[in-house]
Amino acid sequence: MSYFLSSEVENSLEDEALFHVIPAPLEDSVSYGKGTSLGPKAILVASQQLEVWDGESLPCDLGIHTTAAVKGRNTVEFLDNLQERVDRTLSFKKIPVVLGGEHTVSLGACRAVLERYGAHVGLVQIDAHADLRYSYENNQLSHASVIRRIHEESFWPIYQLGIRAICPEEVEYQKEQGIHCLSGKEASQGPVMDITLPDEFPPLLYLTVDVDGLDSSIMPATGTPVPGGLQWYQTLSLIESVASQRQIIGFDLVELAPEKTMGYCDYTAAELCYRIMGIIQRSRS
Ligand SMILES: [Mn+2]
Repeated sequence: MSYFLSSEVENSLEDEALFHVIPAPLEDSVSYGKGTSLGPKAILVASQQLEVWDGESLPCDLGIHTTAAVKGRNTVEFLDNLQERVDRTLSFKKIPVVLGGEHTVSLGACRAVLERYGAHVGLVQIDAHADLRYSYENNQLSHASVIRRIHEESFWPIYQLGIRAICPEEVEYQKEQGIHCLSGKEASQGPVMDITLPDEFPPLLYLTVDVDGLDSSIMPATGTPVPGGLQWYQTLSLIESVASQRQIIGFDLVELAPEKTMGYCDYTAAELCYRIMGIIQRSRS
């Protein structure tokens, strides 16, 4: 199995590496384009092309450990196994980097974070979709309901960034629950490069990045691409701004659906993943 950045660095030991890359190739509820189960592998392969210097620092110096891919015969079992895997990472005081797979995987990761850190966590979500539906196609574990499930279980404050495909039920839920949102349109006017997290946000942050939050011109290889999304440097800058205000204790990158003719998307996802590691590294120094 190839591991993250294996072209350049050793697969660090689990108790030494700050970053634990956890492939989570779940694909059960996807509603439009298929192929996200192949996302984690494509990111690992593309990571071989990365420069170790991310332009500002050497994230790999903190150690990267890639685990075996999570498995499960169905979504429930998969989420349980992922939760256990993420909990193991947190038990070493290390940072889980979960590679999806459909967005539903965030629920497994967040359950582990919730169990360990309780209410001391806020959630920042980059996404084209709010993912706040009670259920979608009769499935409460749909990727279109994942943030709703996380919110119902954790009551963490949430800040959504880049949202531009949303239904009235979700707008209502946002209002009712005080969920913060920077829409794709709002983000593009300016453009907005940083946000201030509200005071109610606890000291710790979990970051979930649905790659469709990026504009579909730079990230078309995803199940449901939507125009009007975040640009590359804007995405990095927004993440940098939240990382400077709270401590990121874990993140995921989900919904890449690799396309043979769009290898650059695999690379974009791998680079985004490594750049986030760099942002975390610099925010801690
Ligand atoms: Mn999503």
